[in-house]
Amino acid sequence: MSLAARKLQPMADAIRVLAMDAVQQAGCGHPGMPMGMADVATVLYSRFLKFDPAAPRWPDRDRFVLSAGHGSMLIYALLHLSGYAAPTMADIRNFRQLHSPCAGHPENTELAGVECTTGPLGQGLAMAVGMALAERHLNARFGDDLVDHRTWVVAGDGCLMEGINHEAIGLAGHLKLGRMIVLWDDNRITIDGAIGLSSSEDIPARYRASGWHVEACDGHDFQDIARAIAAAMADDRPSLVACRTVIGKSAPTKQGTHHAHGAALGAEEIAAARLGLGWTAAPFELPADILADWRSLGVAGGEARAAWEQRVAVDSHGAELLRAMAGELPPLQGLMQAYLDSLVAKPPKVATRKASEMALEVLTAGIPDLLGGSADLTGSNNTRTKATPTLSADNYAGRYVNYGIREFGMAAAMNGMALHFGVVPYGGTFMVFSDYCRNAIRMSAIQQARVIYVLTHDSIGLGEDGPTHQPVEHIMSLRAVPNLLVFRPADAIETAECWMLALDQATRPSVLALSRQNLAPVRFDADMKSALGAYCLKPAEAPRIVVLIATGSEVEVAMTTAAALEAQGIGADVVSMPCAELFLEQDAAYRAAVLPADALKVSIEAGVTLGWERFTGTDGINIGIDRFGASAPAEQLYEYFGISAAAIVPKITAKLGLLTA
Ligand SMILES: Cc1ncc(C[n+]2csc(CCOP(=O)(O)OP(=O)(O)O)c2C)c(N)n1
Ligand SMILES: [Mg+2]
Repeated sequence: MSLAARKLQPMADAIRVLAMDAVQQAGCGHPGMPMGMADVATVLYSRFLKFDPAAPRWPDRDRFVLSAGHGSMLIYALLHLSGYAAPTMADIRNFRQLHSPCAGHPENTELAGVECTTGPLGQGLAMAVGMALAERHLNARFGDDLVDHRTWVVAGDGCLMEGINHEAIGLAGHLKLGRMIVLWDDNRITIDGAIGLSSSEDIPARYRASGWHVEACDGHDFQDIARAIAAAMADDRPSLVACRTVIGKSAPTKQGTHHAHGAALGAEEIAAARLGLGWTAAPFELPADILADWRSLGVAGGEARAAWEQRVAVDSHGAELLRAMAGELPPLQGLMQAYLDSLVAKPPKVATRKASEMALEVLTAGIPDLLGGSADLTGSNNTRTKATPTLSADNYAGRYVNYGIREFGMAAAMNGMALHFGVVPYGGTFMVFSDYCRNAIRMSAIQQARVIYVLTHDSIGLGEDGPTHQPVEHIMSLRAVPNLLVFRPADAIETAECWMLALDQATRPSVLALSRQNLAPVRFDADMKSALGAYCLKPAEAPRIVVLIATGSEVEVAMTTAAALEAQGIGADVVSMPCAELFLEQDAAYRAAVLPADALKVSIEAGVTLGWERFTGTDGINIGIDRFGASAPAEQLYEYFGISAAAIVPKITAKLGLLTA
């Protein structure tokens, strides 16, 4: 130990007392987990973790993920004690209050020392898989001198019980991510009570079967914890360290029971705990000698960082690593211009999933940071390019991850990769299976992570696979997620533009909703009109009475509908809306010009109509599908569900008759 073992106990107790007091002050929170894992965390920070409180986001730091996010006071205490600028003691006093960075669950956007937002159990560990993968990939690209760190996870029974755990450890074991170490708070308690109420699983056996190395230790014996962690580090497989702990340790009557999990312990219990620990300091005051011991830990990390900075300065790839880690991409316009010009010269009739692949060929060739993948639908998602060879345990330099049939695991891993920085992940699956990874998509948005979801087969247009595979509610429901851009391009040019816009978003994720079926070109310029979110694609010829608003594959339908209306002397604009969110960010004058108040506004999208009133008003018409799809060839389905000029024109003329009557 770098610090005498006798010093570790009071250091760990400082975590316990801070956790008890902060939860008591807030009147709510979770004291049990921080109190139970205080000893393990103290060993990790004092002996093994590479960190520098003076530079929380130093690129070659170890990543520490508190997957059991309810135990947030553990990380707040660790950051404060070890000398990070934030949280301050005032922040900790304000635990769980408005504007305190010490939110109920740790949030990466609140504290530089928090690598990722956790709380939805299981996802922290799954994100850590992505971090560990990004580390190995960048190590292969830049070498040991520049990239050489570990990924540590503190996880509870819940994190291991969630279904996503199976996907995450399967992937980590397969890819032999040996620099990932999970410290399992093996306290045999969850909210409802003893673990035996709900589980009789042999977790170490499950991990071993997934290619992991497993250690066990007494989570309250400093020497034993250090031994187990050292053994984990020495093994070249990812490691699970089962730390047998007592939840709420040191709370005299509540420790070891679920009563310590998620409520303030109460003044009496806390007083008795203080007595037992021999802790005389007042709440939120730390004995100077204990604080000094904690603060001494960052010194080694500071030295490691300084040495790393010197290596970066002299390494011929140092500047490139710093660029990638800063999330700065090469200029996209220059990269894409020749390709865009070729599309304008000869607009292809292709599915937008194919157009996405065509754009990706150029983007992946020019942007080494792009790291692709698919949840076993590579040939359908068209996510793989010539520049992206397979990433495997034998070739971490590869740029394409075969995630397997693990949509949730893939999405969470991509969050971890994006938050690691140095790579920009994109991954594909069918749009309908966005539900399988939906909470991770939400977590991309909460965490402001640049993750790009390539969701193909985006409507009934996929045809014969039928209602289980035909998304209906998905696109609109994804539009409901804050800070997520949902792109649904109409042709190859819009697809290229949407890819560029998605990559341009440093602090938000994007969904690309892409068609299975071929789409006729509708755009014949490359003026980046998609950046407006929606724009007039075809102005009315006769005096404008109608504005047709469509997305993706239905823009073509809107064009034929407009032609049929014009043939009857009814002037109709066609508005393509590849990204509703970007349109809503335009100024009011522009929005009013595109969707004028005096026109009959008609939305056309092969999905639920819910939400389209926002653009059409209550007097508009919403063409869509408010039921599940059906199994048949795509063209027949479009006719059957009335998404065709023949079905739409009579609705419009009837409505116009009503309005003028
Ligand atoms: C996905 C998800 N489901 C449910 C919860 C609510 N929840 C928070 S902690 C917890 C119990 C977790 O048990 P364990 O991981 O053993 O934590 P401990 O009680 O040991 O601290 C539950 C169900 C959650 N945060 N995330
Ligand atoms: Mg537990």
